[in-house]
Amino acid sequence: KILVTGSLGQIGSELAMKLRQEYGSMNVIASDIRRLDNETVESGPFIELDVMDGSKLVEVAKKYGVDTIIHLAALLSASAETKPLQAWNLNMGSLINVLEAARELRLKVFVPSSIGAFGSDTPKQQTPQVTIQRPSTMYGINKVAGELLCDYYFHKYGVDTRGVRFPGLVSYVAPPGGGTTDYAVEIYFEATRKKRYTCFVSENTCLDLMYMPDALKAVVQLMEADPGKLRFRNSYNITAMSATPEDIANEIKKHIPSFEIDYKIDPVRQAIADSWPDSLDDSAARKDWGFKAEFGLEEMTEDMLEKVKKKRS
Ligand code: VAH
Repeated sequence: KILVTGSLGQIGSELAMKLRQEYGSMNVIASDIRRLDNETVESGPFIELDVMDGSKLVEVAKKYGVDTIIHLAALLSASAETKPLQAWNLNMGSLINVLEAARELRLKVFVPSSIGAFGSDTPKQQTPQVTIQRPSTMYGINKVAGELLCDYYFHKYGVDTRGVRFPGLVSYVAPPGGGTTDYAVEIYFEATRKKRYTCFVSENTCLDLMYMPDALKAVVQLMEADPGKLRFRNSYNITAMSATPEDIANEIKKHIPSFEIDYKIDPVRQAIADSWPDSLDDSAARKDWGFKAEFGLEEMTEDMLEKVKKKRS
């Protein structure tokens, strides 16, 4: 039985559904701080769960016979910069609760990290799996501390912790909330709706991006991997493409020739994006558990525009 926290968020909305397809609806308990009337809630067990309540988390895990927690509840990078103390409390408080529950009940845990776990003095091109990590954002600090906690619980208590450093994720089901990479999602919706988009980071801001289907597949693949093959318990670099807003706009123009992009820089999110790598080296994930992205910028753009159009009709 799998418990998903933050299952109404950008990743959670789709991952809970994917896991239900893989393992059966009744074997995936979706949870979030509040209930929404959507497919995730209606297609299988859903509980309202505040991950800041550690004893409630243990009680739920026992009650449902949970053996795996996918921990997605978090404040993302831009939100975390506007309320850093709240971000620390939620991101770290919830993670320690999940790891403590996993220690006590011998659970397997997936904890996402991010390209946000790197800072300005990390090599930006082909960022290594093991390299300097001195992020300058509260979100990045949470991610590095989270990575180290997962490593600690594995080595000290034998908790089966696994994670990936997600690039900016692009999806059409649920929008990201308060992310720096939200432009890479908004641009497809605006292109379809208004044939124009005002981007909040500069045209040459190059970041790792990934289409949600590849991200979902990576989680399932990593969680099913032979634990003996996993050299890293903190988190694996994974990526699908390195792209700038200009790259995305040029790809969209192949489908919507009249599409126009202009720029109105948000200094907070520009500074965050500038501190992150341009392209990750994901050779460790490829070697240890066979990760391989299917969607590049061309394939993602074609699919996103088609799905967003369908969603709007
Ligand atoms: C964010 N979408 O923007 C998240 C993610 C790599 C970006 O961590 O904060």
